[in-house]
Amino acid sequence: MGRELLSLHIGQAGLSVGNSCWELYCLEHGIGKDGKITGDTSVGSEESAYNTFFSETQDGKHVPRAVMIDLEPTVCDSIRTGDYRELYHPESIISGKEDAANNYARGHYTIGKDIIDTVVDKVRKMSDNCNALQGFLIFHSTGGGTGSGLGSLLLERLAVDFSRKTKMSFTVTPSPQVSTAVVEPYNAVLSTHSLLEYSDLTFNLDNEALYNVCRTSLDIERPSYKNLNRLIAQVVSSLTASLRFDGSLNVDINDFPTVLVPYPRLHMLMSAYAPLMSREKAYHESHTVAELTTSVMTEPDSLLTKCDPTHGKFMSCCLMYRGDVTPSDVNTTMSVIKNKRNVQFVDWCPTGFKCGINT
Ligand SMILES: Nc1nc2c(ncn2[C@@H]2O[C@H](COP(=O)(O)OP(=O)(O)OP(=O)(O)O)[C@@H](O)[C@H]2O)c(=O)[nH]1
Ligand SMILES: [Mg+2]
Repeated sequence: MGRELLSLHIGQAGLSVGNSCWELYCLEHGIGKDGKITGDTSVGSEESAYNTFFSETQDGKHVPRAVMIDLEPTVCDSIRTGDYRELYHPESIISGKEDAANNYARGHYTIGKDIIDTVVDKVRKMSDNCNALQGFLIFHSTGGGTGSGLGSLLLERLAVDFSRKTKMSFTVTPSPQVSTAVVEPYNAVLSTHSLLEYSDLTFNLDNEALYNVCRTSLDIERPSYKNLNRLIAQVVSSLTASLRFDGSLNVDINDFPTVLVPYPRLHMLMSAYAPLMSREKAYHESHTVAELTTSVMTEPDSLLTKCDPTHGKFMSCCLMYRGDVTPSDVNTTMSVIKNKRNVQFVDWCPTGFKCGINT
């Protein structure tokens, strides 16, 4: 098989978002809380597409290819005792004793430095178990000390040891209005340097936009982190669907940087998702490819970053469809979108649409 992906989750936000993602992957592949698939026909052989994300033991247990790291034990412990405690390999959850206290320097230099060798060792061991490792997915926040400091330290180390592998990061960036600590912008600026240098693609998500989506589109009055994380999990799952399922028009992970990044340092992306609606409304609405596409391209409410796309220009874009969608639907929609006045593209580089379809 081969073409595996390793997920690295760093800090509170990274771990919680990661947990939601793995929950969703398990649901999508019918993997139970104990890691087993009922009626698994290929026990022990890593031939199915989902083995890019799960390694399989001889007796049919599926173990996430993930390493979870936090400098303090509470979030790790909640995973160790949570619903999916039997899923993760105990050694892949690494925790320290005290956190970075929202301080980049503590995460990067003092406390982070003590734990980084253990982490890199674990990553190397996991990558040795892969046939042909494709790359890394990194989950973290740039507001906290661990997510920013240890996150960038790990990126630096990966750049040395795994220079040829694609590194994509899902980053919870501080938002304009909502914030849990006053120093978040400083941490974000400091870690942006490493993200620019060492990651190939960064998906920026921010909590303010996620809160908005939960409140306005999903009718959740007081959204919790769990709601936000499940929203992020949907986005991550849709992006990686083509790697986990067999399909006809598949998108390889290396396609993303190739298509989306005009210059290596211009790789900070915004993501949008449609349809977003509450359970009550969902039964009364139908969706066409054109509607869904227009809503992700033009409506700020479907964006997961606090920003208004109609005030700017697109440098590149990639549309991933899931479900009953035909390539001809997509092509007609593309030509309509290209002629819309409020969707503008820069004129200094060619912008095509990259499209993926997963059924
Ligand atoms: N979406 C989302 N954001 C979170 C979550 N937990 C924390 N955050 C955000 O992440 C930022 C804080 O970073 P944390 O991840 O808590 O910090 P950390 O990486 O654990 O670092 P330290 O605790 O300082 O060592 C804030 O902007 C929070 O709003 C979560 O579960 N989901
Ligand atoms: Mg923390």
